[in-house]
Amino acid sequence: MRLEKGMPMKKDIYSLCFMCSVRCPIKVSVENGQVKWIEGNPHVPGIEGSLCPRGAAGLALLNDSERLQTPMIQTGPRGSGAWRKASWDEALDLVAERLKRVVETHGPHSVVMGERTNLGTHVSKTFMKALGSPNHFTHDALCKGSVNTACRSLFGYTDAQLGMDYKNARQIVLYGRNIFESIEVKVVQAVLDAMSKGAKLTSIDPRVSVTSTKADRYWMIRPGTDLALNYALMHVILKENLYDAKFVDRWVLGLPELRDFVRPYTPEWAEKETGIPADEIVSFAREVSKDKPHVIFHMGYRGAHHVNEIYLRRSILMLNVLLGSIESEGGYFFKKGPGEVGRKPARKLNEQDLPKVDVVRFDKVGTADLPLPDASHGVPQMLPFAILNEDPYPIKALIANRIDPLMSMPDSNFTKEALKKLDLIVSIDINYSDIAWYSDVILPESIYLERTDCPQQANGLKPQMFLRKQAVPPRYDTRPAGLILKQLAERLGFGQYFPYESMEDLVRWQLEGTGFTLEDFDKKGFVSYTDKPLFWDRNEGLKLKTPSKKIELVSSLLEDAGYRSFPAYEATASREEGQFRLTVGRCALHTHVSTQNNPYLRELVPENVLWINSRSAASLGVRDGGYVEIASKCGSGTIKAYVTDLIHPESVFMLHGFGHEAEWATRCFSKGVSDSVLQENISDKVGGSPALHDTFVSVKAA
Ligand SMILES: Nc1nc2c(c(=O)[nH]1)N[C@H]1C(S)=C(S)[C@@H](COP(=O)(O)OP(=O)(O)OC[C@H]3O[C@@H](n4cnc5c(=O)[nH]c(N)nc54)[C@H](O)[C@@H]3O)O[C@H]1N2
Ligand SMILES: Nc1nc2c(c(=O)[nH]1)N[C@H]1C(S)=C(S)[C@@H](COP(=O)(O)OP(=O)(O)OC[C@H]3O[C@@H](n4cnc5c(=O)[nH]c(N)nc54)[C@H](O)[C@@H]3O)O[C@H]1N2
Ligand code: SF4
Ligand SMILES: [Mo]
Repeated sequence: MRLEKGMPMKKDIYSLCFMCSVRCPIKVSVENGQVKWIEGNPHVPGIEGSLCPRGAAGLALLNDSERLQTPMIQTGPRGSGAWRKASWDEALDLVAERLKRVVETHGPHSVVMGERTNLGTHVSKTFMKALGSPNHFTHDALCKGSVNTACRSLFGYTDAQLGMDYKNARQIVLYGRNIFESIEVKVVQAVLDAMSKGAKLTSIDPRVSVTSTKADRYWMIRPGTDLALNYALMHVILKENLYDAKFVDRWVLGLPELRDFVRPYTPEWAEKETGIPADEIVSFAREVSKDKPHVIFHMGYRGAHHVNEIYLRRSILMLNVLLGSIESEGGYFFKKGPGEVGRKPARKLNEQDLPKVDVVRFDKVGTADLPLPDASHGVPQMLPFAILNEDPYPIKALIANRIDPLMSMPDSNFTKEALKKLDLIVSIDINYSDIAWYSDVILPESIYLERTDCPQQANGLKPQMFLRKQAVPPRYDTRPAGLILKQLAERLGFGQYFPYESMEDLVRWQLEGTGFTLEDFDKKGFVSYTDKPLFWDRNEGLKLKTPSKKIELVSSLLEDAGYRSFPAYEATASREEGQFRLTVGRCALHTHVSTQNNPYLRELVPENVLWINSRSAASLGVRDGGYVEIASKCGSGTIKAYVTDLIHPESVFMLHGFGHEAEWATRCFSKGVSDSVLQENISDKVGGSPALHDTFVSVKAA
């Protein structure tokens, strides 16, 4: 898009934010080809103008002189910063030629592409399939793989196919889910709405988060013991018959087995494990049960903590099932798609007739090693093992598209060791991220305000479709990823699967058959398939996708793969004397590893600090604001201490996303410590998530 004569000087464009991947609807005010203002889309209920601080900092990203501006080719050793600018033709030709060489020598499966799931994921999947490689992975397992598997084990649906009706809930129970800092604008608004109507909020967290400070009930749980709490809650609910008998009788398989299983897990037993008083567990179970089925035990978002994570996530969902809060107002619901009203969703490129790829994945998802994680996302943290062990085969090239395996996967030193063995690393990014810095070629993407993306199929109680629409021309020599991949595909000889010349063309192609046109989005930024919320009939109409068509507490998915539905409680690994469990999370002012160099946001939160309990700090001689050395089995760093009573003595906490190594991101370079350097690469092999909170660290004054 160019600013041409006759174009209006002032206009509002409806689009989608991408300062994080929540994709809040926005209105962008443009004057003379410049973005003047960004706010939440006023037409969208639950948004109505609001934006989070990171969304507001989109302007600073647009104008950032340190973001990627042109394709770059590395001329020295990886990570040396010896970059040379290149034209698009030169960079794309080089990548294509080197990919061809890798494919000819090692086969197409030796190429891996990873990305944060995004609106163009179907384009990337098409690219990999056409290349002949099964090796596309997304961030999903890093974020919530075990939640995904837990949902499939109970309902046959993924977590992404379930929603929560916060607004009408009477009880909202959060296991570390830090709603008011780890933000989705609509969810924040809906929870505040519910609270203003009297809903009770419970926050269970070893650390007093902002969400904890706003809760009606806060429990400083001993880290890693939430499963014990849940078994005790189920014990009380079943012993006192507080559950929704009608719902459970109709829809649930395995209640007698669950009842037998939780019998020994008394509140008194749980008190010893969790530190939460037994009488409070009992009174809480009674209180929430009174509000059934308008109750949400939140299944967790970044649910990647422990090696037995799947059982925690299942236990949370099972509490909802017992209280009947499934397909209920103020509880969970199954998201409805256009098919529900006889309509069609937007087409995807990978629905074309593509060559079949019959090779085991690099992460071995779908084999006896990792039978249950979702193969449409894969398990990224297996990548370094696959590369170093050449198991199941040699991997030779990585395309990192909007994901940073160095900072977003545990054990960066190990990952780096593995990446050394690759013949080619290509990054499609907007920043000098650590992975871009460590690549051979960087292909810079235009930022969200500068590009149109594929439509977002927003399923829910009311299925809708949203569009991210280009607001201004690219400020630098950058392109949308959908075009970058098409142009690479053409050079590799499979351009026929990319039947478009521009992103707008692609959107038009996708919209064929939906009954909507590109222009339909101009008015409000979205289109709706229906006006009324669609609930299924809770008595007869749940369309469950498990083999039994019931909610499977005794899960065929798990049992058929050789896992137990209710394994006996085992305490998560415990710390040695003088060690702490490392816990991590987000703050309201940064997105994962992406925004630390943003001129506005870095000013507000320039580095991360280490939360440590006052008593532990005193015994170690650590003072507030002083520097400490933190070390685990795999890495170490120096970080400022934040000495406080607001964290459980067994754990320390730091923000994720700091400790960047890319020198050209000067504002965040070397600020704070990266949690990924410290965390061990261990996983919940059943669910698929890395166990990010099963690393123990030592801390001493620096
Ligand atoms: N150690 C550790 N690892 C974690 C987590 C943790 O807490 N600790 N959290 C996990 C969670 S919950 C998640 S969701 C993942 C997230 O993992 P990632 O997806 O890797 O993290 P992000 O910061 O969202 O973005 C990654 C990259 O996308 C780039 N980027 C941003 N916008 C664009 C764009 O428009 N186009 C392109 N091409 N690139 C863009 C950023 O510059 C950055 O390099 O990390 C997981 N991994
Ligand atoms: N501002 C902002 N908002 C975001 C994002 C972002 O990067 N920035 N990312 C988005 C994404 S992709 C995700 S996945 C979500 C993540 O949102 P959340 O799931 O809310 O995740 P975190 O911010 O990682 O918060 C983790 C919390 O768990 C607590 N915790 C640690 N150990 C335990 C334990 O053993 N038990 C319990 N009960 N709690 C524990 C920590 O103290 C911390 O407060 O946020 C989304 N929203
Ligand atoms: S939560 Fe904030 S950063 Fe994320 S999409 Fe919404 S407004 Fe943008
Ligand atoms: Mo996430």
